Amino acid sequence: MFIKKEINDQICIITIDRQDALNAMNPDILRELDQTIKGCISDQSIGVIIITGAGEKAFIAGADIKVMQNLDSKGALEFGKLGQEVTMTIEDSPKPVLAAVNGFALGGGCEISIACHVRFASENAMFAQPEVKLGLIPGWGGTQRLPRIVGKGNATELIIGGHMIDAHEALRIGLANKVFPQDQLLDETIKFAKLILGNGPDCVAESLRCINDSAGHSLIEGLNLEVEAFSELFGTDETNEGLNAFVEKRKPDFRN
Ligand code: DAK
Repeated sequence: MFIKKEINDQICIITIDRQDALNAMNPDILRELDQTIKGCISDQSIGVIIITGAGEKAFIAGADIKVMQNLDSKGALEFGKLGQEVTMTIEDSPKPVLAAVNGFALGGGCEISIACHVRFASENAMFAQPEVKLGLIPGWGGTQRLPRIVGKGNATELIIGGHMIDAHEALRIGLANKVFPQDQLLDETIKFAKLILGNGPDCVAESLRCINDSAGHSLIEGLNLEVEAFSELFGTDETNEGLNAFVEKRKPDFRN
């Protein structure tokens, strides 16, 4: 078991704990992570998911290089697809998945972080797509998701340079949403999770869906999706509660 799961106040903190390899991901850990996230998605008692790494050094130092050393092309395809399945599970989650990046987020670790909906980083976090230094290219979505988050120019620089950037550079290019001292990272991520929990869960899920969909659609198609999602919420308990609470000058109660 390399994945720890802790649920408090509707927030599930998933910790990847393989500290002797800086939380590098092998196929077993990928499967475990996928199952854990799917379990959180179907668990009604959970509203927000946080992914972090154990220890103070690494979020995830990448795919396990020692595993990849023994892969042939067929094995690499399976390993690549497994990592892509996990990142799709994260990105498609109707419940927000927040990355608390507490150290190295390299290669597959950076790719898992960019599949998350929001990234908060500690001051000592380091990000990179160093695959080209290993004779590889990113295989878990880096060439596709990174340009969508930081723009084509910044993504290209990171992917063909393979160099690390620190948390403040990550913040500057929009890879990290916020940066905190290491000892405040988890508390600040939980604080944001609590902020989300005060909002309508269906509205949050629909917002995530529309934002995710925006990448594959023209502006007009995306606007059509948005207006459909917007209108379908009308008449639901959640939307009634949100609108009524404002008019009645009270705080909405979306979750009971
Ligand atoms: N895999 C396996 N072990 C790792 C690892 C990794 N990614 N990163 C670190 N470790 C292990 C080290 O081997 C060492 O183990 P022992 O030697 O003690 O047994 C232990 O963690 C501590 O690491 P260091 O001794 O190296 O610690 P340092 O503080 O000196 O250096 C470091 C920290 C993060 C700078 C260094 O460990 C490092 O450079 N690690 C490699 C980082 C990296 O290159 N990550 C990207 C991996 S490539 C694809 C599928 C997937 C991918 C691509 C394609 N397809 C199938 C298409 C994804 C690729 C990647 O993620």
